[in-house]
Amino acid sequence: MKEEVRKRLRAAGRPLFMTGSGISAESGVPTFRGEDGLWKGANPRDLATPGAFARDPWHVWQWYDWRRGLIAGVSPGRAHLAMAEFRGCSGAGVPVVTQNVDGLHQLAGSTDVLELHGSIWRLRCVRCGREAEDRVTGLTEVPLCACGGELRPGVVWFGESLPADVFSRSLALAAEADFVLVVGTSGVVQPAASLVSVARDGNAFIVEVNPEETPLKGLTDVTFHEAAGEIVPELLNGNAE
Ligand code: BV8
Ligand code: ZN
Repeated sequence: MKEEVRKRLRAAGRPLFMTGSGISAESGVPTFRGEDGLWKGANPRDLATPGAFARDPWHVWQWYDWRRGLIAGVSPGRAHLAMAEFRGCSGAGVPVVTQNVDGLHQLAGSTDVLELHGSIWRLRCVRCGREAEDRVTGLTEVPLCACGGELRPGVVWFGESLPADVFSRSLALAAEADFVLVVGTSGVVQPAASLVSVARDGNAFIVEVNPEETPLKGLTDVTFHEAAGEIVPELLNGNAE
């Protein structure tokens, strides 16, 4: 089956990669819903909603500062690197639609990354809206904008809309794709997960990589219940048995 998938991917005219936190697990970044997941013991409503930030910005910042510190110390995994290096039959790189905010696809060399849920490395002022890249970790208080407003992580929280330009381009790519590789997402967060159904409706050949079974099962042509770092290089680099 791996050889069949490799052949289809190499022949695909409009391939697309979609990823979730599972692709960064190998790098040491915790997933959200796994055994040692970020949500274990924490309530997303207390950490990843505008209400949580309004109620207690420092509590939210302590969690994001801890995540930023952790992510700053890790490297892209073999799956990130294989995706960045892969060239489709047109010779171009493949766009990556990711739910991840860790920036590891870009660090691996992918140049067309659509961050559906924003970036943990961007901060936005809640007062004037000014947004900037920021890599400072080890915060001791809520960071402030030059205008005096509080700075928040530039990510999409529950109840917030996804960046319209990023989401509409992701929709178009999913609708046009003839091959989609979905790696490391539990497929429960919307509207990101709905992009797989859009690809399905567009008759894409859909391959999922996830050690666990997910709600995407009914939408995929092939599922490899393996770790991303193992199988994605095999499928993309060609040393599949
Ligand atoms: C919105 C913040 C409304 C950034 C996150 C229907 C339609 C629209 C909305 C909804 C809807 N139903 C419900 C909603 C509301 C909500 C939602 O989806 N709730 C779910 C939980 C039911 N959606 C929203 O609120 C979205 N906004 O719709 O706004 C609106 C509409 C119009 C106008 C105004 C408002 C916003 C969603 C974004 C929320 N932000 N995070 C951050 O801090 O990171 S979501 C959070 O989950 C993460 O960001 C992550 O991106 C996302 C998805 O998680 P996954 O990446 O899939 O990770 P997970 O841990 O779940 O799974 C990891 C998988 O990897 C596992 O399956 C595991 O088996 C696998 N794995 C592990 N190891 C490996 C591996 N795979 C491969 N290899 C390995 N080695
Ligand atoms: Zn400001």
